Amino acid sequence: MRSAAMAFSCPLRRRGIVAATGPEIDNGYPCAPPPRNQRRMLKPPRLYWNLMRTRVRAIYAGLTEPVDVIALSNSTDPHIDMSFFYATGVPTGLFEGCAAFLYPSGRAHFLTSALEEESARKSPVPAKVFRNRDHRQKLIAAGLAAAKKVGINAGEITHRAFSELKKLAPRGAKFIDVSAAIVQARLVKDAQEIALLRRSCQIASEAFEEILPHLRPGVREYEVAADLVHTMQRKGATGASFSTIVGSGPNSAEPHYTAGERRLRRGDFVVLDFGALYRRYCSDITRTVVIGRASRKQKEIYETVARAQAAAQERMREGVVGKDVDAAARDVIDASPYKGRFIHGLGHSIGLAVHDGGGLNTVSTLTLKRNMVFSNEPGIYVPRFGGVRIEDDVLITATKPRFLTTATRELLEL
Ligand SMILES: [Mn+2]
Repeated sequence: MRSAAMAFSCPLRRRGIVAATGPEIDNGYPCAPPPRNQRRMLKPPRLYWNLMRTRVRAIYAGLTEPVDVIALSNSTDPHIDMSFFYATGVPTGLFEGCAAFLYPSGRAHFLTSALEEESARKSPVPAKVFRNRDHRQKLIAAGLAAAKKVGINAGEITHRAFSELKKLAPRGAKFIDVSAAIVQARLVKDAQEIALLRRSCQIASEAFEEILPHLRPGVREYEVAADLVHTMQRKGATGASFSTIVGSGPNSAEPHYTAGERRLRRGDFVVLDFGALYRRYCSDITRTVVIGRASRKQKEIYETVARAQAAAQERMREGVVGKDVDAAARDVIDASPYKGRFIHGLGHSIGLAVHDGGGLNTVSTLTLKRNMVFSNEPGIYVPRFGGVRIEDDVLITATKPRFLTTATRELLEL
């Protein structure tokens, strides 16, 4: 819980710009650990088991060709399939070399090493602990037993892990890429996912507001980045959801800059693009501020991006196609003196991964559905001068789209 003194110390809050945040919520996985005697098959409560079953069924519902089992196999970090966590709900742990098996009934189980046995207990899905390499391979073979068709997540599995599955599957088994169905299922978030995303977005939004007093001439970009990540972790984030971008002055004109040694100077645009990782769920927010007073040109650029974002926001509704959302923002920018300076897509789906599958861009044929979450992030980049990006994470609902990121979108002159 943030203390009253801390809340009051935020200049935006004092000026009444920022809405007070609600009480701390715990959206964790409140299932009690199973009794000690259930060490081989760990079975947590039914409610979350049902939630996981719904996710597995959602994947199967999107298949174009039926399969007998879907095998998700992790390699070594960072080659971990986030869908493993989508299907198991296990909130902590790395799970290198672990595998999950999902069946058409919605039933699932997964394999874990002894390293993550305690984390595995927190999953509503039953886990089997492998003791060594041979035992692990035996359990993988058992998971694939009798399967004639095995689904794999081709976009995430390594070639080595795939070769291993082929070796351990029944003779003659056919392998089918089910990645499209997995992406499709993951695009639509359930209540648990939305709660975690909301918290992740709240942490990032609050962190931005809290570090504002530290944005002063002379401070280096990487110091600002460290400050943001530190602040997010103090609020409960596991870490940053991606490498923090702090681009000042001319560096703000490069959309995928990271953070360098440059010191902030009076008159700079500073683009801060960052996000929190909260119980595996990502947020992604960008704010652009001016150090000192904004020039007329800076105000014009900022105001154009803000209008573009608002126009896209208005179109983020159920049934609208991705490219039409992108066009709403692009049309605003292309009708301004900054035509052609919006050099990337408008946004992307966000969830267990920062780029979670779907995109909103000039060629996107994705139809927006209720409970999808996308970033809305138009920008204008003027080489050698600087750039502005405003990015928020947005929940598609049955009615109006909702901002999950809440930090002020006004142009701040610091
Ligand atoms: Mn983004």
